[in-house]
Amino acid sequence: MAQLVADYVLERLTEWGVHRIYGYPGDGINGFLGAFDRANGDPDFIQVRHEEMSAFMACGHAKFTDEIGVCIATSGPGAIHLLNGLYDAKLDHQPVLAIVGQQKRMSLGSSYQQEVDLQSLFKDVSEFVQVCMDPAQARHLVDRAIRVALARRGVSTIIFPGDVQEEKAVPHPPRAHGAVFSSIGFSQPRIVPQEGDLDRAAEILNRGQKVAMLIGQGAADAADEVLETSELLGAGVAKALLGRAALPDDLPFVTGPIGLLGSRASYDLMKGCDTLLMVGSSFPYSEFLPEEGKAKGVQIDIDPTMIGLRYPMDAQLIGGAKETLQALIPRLVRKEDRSWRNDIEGWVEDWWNLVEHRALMDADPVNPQRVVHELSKQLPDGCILTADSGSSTNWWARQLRVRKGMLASLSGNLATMGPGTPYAIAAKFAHPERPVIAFVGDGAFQMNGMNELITVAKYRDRWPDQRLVFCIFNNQDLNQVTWEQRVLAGDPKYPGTQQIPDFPAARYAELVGLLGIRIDRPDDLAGAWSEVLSADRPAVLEVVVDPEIPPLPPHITMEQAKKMAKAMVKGDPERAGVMEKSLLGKLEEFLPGR
Ligand SMILES: Cc1ncc(C[n+]2csc(CCOP(=O)(O)OP(=O)(O)O)c2C)c(N)n1
Ligand SMILES: [Mg+2]
Repeated sequence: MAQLVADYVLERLTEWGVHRIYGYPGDGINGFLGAFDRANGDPDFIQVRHEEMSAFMACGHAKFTDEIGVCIATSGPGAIHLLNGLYDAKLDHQPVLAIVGQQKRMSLGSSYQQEVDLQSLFKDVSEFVQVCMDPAQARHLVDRAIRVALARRGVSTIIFPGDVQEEKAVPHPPRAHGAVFSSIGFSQPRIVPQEGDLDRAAEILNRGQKVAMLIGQGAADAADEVLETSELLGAGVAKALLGRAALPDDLPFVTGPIGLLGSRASYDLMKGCDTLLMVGSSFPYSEFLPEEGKAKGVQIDIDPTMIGLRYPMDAQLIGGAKETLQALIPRLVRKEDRSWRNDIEGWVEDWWNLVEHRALMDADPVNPQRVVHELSKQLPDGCILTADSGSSTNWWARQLRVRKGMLASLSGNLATMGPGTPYAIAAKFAHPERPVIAFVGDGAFQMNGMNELITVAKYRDRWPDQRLVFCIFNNQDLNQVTWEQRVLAGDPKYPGTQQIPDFPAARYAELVGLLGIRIDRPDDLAGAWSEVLSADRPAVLEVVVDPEIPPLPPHITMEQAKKMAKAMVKGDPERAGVMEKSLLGKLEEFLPGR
């Protein structure tokens, strides 16, 4: 039986199914640290290098399991460090619980050391935030926080003043006015739209002759239904990045990623369709959807607040992707004219040829697309793939052929730097028997990823399968932004902001006891991938890649090309290479004097 409030909270969390908590100590959570000791590994405290990483790991845990992710940090600075990772969870709709310490009740309001108004600070990021001021509150705060996070797919925060943590536990509040008696348990409801809405949606879809589907993470458990729907409708299926594992890439009508990081096939699919069926996605870039008025719209989303937000929808189906498609399918009439579907399959085939062609183009020293292309050929069954935010996210999106049974995620909506490494670590903890591969830019690695390799070294003995690979793209550049400067702002690369140090990531990996391999010749890539994927320890594969390969959007607008040309004219230090490799001569049309 739990002695103190902190013991009780941990015990209650295990009753909710929480067995692992990512965190970092501080005297603001002293009570919890003692309780972790007494809890004897259940829940398990996983010690990270930085609180932000613990929040990313909690988010990663939620993304790669059906469970809530939990992180813990001390008062003041520790709590503040959590925030970016919590926003990542909020924006990608992941259930995460943050437990944070606070100064003793008697010092609150005295501008005490490390006293921060945590309730205000966590208000915006949290669906639920409360301070536990009384031991009898602990039970319902834990129950409520978890239930709200699961129900609203977001962040809950409980703030525990240090002295409350060490008070005597009150598992059963007194039978008195004001007391509440909460309980454990959550089951996801089955949400299906009204019959009339389904009929209207089916009518629109049946009338359409060229149907495009766009799926997101909401479709992750509905692969069979998405397949059947697309088959009936003769539709092509594009995938928002968070939904990239929802359907395998080896299906001939899956056009792959969409948007700035997308494929030409998805672009053509959206441009040519007369009907759009969106399932479980809040993909933000509307310019990659059909032009307003050109296509009828049907959307399925479980969150009524996220519907009809990106494209005008003629039928709005509020419901779970699986159940709603199941209800829709009997209403759909198979399209006998398959010419649209044949067009799509042609685009998809062209796209994969282009992807291969781009990967095999010469570069100095290594074409980053080739790095991913070679991995794609060797992807182990059941692997989990993570990406950070940077130019390599483009290659992760485009070059990988994700197969059935794999999982993949990245920071889809916050698009923050930093989560690639901690997501992978959380994936390994959650699925120690599965291979995990992370893509991380050298900027993100230097920002925070490298510190968590120390965490990997600390815990790796626990994993029966040691396949955990961090692929670091060493381009000595904050390359994604360098290209955004060129294409969106028309400014040349400014080395003062963009150039970053040549950090020896592979040597660093060796230093912390992992395997480190550095590659600077494209022909060594295939061998290097097979080596790191069969190594007896987690590995860093550092590849020296060419920053002059453009992460080109699938379609370049005239305006973007002009901006890019302007950046070159203004004296971009990499002008010669960029011109040669990037637009394959396309840009020259826009340069003055030609
Ligand atoms: C926390 C955070 N800071 C800054 C950015 C802006 N940003 C997006 S991508 C990027 C460059 C990342 O560089 P690197 O990790 O080296 O990857 P590369 O683009 O060079 O492949 C930056 C600075 C961001 N998304 N998140
Ligand atoms: Mg870089």
